Amino acid sequence: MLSCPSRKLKALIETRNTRTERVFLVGVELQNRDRAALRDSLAELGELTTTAGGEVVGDGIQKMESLSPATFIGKGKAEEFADSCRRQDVDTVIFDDDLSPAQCRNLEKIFECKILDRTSLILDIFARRARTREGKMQIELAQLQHLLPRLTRFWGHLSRQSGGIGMRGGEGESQLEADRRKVSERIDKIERDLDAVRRQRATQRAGRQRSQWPLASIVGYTNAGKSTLLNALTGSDVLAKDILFATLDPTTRRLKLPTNQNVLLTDTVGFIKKLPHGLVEAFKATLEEVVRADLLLHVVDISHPQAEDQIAAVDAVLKEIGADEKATLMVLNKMDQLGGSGALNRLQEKFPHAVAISATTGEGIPALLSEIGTQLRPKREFLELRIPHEQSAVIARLHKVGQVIERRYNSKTARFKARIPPHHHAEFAAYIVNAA
Ligand SMILES: Nc1nc2c(ncn2[C@@H]2O[C@H](COP(=O)(O)OP(=O)(O)OP(=O)(O)O)[C@@H](O)[C@H]2O)c(=O)[nH]1
Ligand SMILES: [Mg+2]
Repeated sequence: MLSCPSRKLKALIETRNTRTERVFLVGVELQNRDRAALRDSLAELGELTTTAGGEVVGDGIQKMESLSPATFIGKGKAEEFADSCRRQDVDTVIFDDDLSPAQCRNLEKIFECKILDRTSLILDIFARRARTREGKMQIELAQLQHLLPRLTRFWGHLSRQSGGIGMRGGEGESQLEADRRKVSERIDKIERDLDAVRRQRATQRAGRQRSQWPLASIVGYTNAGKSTLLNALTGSDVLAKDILFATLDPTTRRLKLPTNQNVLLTDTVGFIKKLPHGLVEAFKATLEEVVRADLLLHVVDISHPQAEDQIAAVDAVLKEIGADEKATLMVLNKMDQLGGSGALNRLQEKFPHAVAISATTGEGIPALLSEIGTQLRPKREFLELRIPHEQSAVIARLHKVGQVIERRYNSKTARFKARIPPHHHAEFAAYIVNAA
């Protein structure tokens, strides 16, 4: 019975086995895709596999005009790869692109081993990394949603994995329907629980006076050095490691700029190419910090050959969560590792305000701090407001959320000069005379 689907799902790649899973990677070269990009994508898939605890023993590429609806790659090619997998004692074959449930099933028959796609692999890694209750629920939801349409194939290999043929009395249609219902009941339950957690958080947030300090969020491709930067700037010790998706849950620390201005800085989950849509959806709550931020620090690993592609991938996710219009400061990291490549010049030309740094050596950090200060300051400049005396509630509110530095009264109105945090500007829009 599928009493605890998540436990089984989280073990898509078995590290508890007596040996590390041996993995074969498959990519396709379509007409509009060049070979170098495909190689890079496969290299990244290999890193993801290692992160999930597997060992890549080989890979194969097929050049194709169009994909096969039945087997994704051509049937003949699949048989050829399957042969080589058998010779190399491969446990799992991972495709660089998403497979349909039917393709998975058919490929499993040909390869006679576990077939995964990029999305399942990323979900598996996220499942291992999630720490908070909300994070775990979000991942399980995304996993189950990905699983539901593929249940037949999962069911097939899950039963094999647990050596369970005969334990559940076959894999007939009725069994399958029962499992499908269980998964969908579980999805409903997690959705309800998540909803409750989020409502609770919203209530807490409303009750808490929002901090007067501006928010800055660190975003960027996975492994770009986001956590290392947070640690360097705030002296904290968030896990920073040379693995993909080291960070899942957001961490917020206070950063005091040399000008004595305080900023709240949040480090969050890294992005990656082809990030499963369901995962972005599931993580929208976690990524709220990004959406609410006054400033984004987009950290780029400029020593990476694919730096520019990675920037584009991050921008695409920002767009998906509705944060693409935010004020963004480009932070070109790992300059200590740069071997005289032209990437730095090119990016600095493209982003004139970009700051080049090394989060590990500290080079460029003073310039970064000063740029953060500059970027946040305009939003905190003084405003002039004119408020009729009888609007005493508005006047009281102004004193509560803003910093009033000058007041003048005449017969009809009161005039104020005040500093108001940007997220409160809208409230006072009707009374603002000008930005001083
Ligand atoms: N040489 C060099 N390495 C760096 C620099 N900044 C970070 N790193 C290394 O890059 C690796 C990844 O750093 P993290 O800070 O974990 O990266 P991240 O962006 O938080 O990654 P995820 O949380 O996995 O998305 C670590 O091994 C860091 O030591 C840098 O300026 N120079
Ligand atoms: Mg991190």
